[in-house]
Amino acid sequence: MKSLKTLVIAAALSLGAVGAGHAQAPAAAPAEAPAATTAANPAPAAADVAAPTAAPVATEAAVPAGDATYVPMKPTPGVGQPIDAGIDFQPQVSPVGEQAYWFNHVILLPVITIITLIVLGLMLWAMFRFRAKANPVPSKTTHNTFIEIIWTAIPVLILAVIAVPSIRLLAQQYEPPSKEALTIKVTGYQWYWGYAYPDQGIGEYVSKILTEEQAKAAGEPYHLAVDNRMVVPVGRQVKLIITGADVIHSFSVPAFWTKMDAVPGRANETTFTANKVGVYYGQCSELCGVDHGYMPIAVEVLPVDKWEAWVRSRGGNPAGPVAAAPAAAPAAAVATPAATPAATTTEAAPAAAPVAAPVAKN
Ligand SMILES: [Cu+2]
Repeated sequence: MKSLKTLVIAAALSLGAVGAGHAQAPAAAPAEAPAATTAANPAPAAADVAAPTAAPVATEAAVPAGDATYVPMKPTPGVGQPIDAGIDFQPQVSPVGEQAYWFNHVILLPVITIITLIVLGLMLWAMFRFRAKANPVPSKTTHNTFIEIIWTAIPVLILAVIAVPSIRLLAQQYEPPSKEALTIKVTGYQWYWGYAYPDQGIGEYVSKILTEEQAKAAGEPYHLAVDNRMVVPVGRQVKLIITGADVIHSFSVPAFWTKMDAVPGRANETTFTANKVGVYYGQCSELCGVDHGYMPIAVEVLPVDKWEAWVRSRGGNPAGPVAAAPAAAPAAAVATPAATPAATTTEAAPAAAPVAAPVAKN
């Protein structure tokens, strides 16, 4: 029994070590986070005010004729949102989510069920077979080497079999994003979310819950519907840089198998790739104050051309870093030799992008 306990602890520690190893990548970022956070703090108010006036002008100017203009998509019932009396995970639309779903349903649930039934059967058999009435003279057996080897070896084998897909899934969730990933900065506020697309030159806009009447009118579920969604292209990896402005929040979208804490002073990173067009909802998943339950998340996954139309409707440049790179590069080059903190360089890039974008267009 002791050896089994040791084994379980060892397995837990090794899993923890793998997790910690992978977690180190995002941990490198905190140095720049405080600067970014403080800089972003006053932004929402400014962005809030600026967006309504700036956006319509940009839309008319930027959307080419014949191109689809952005109209918020209607959600599909039962997809990307909870269902009444549901006990299963939401249908997964990301590769990591699909693998996690498979791992749970094909490996974990059957193993749990079989072990539970075997243990229950053994207990019932022992209770009946060795009851006092049928055994007036109790057995004095204390050890059985063969049985002890068996009940140590079998759990070891089960854990070893589970560890393979488990560690593979864990590693996959923390894989660094590819260079082509779309970067979105996510900031948790009391009590709403802020989204910015630095490479596309889209400054932070805020995303707030709709009232019950507004949600009904929009044909969306109340408590999940928001005024401004996060919009991403289908099939492209999305890199989220997540931080908190005031207290700890947690950005979570169950259909993508995505959850990451938004911690003030830290820039946490996570990725997802949505491989199905649609609207997917999530919620803040860290108790963050009185309106914690009223800061939902809505992510709209669009075909690439429609996503590009959305970016233009926000006054951004869908090509993003490709067009902005030449203009931004000198600023970065100047900052690097000076060996100033990383924050200078990162701050310079988003600032340069909006400036570069209109130039590239005209
Ligand atoms: Cu929150």
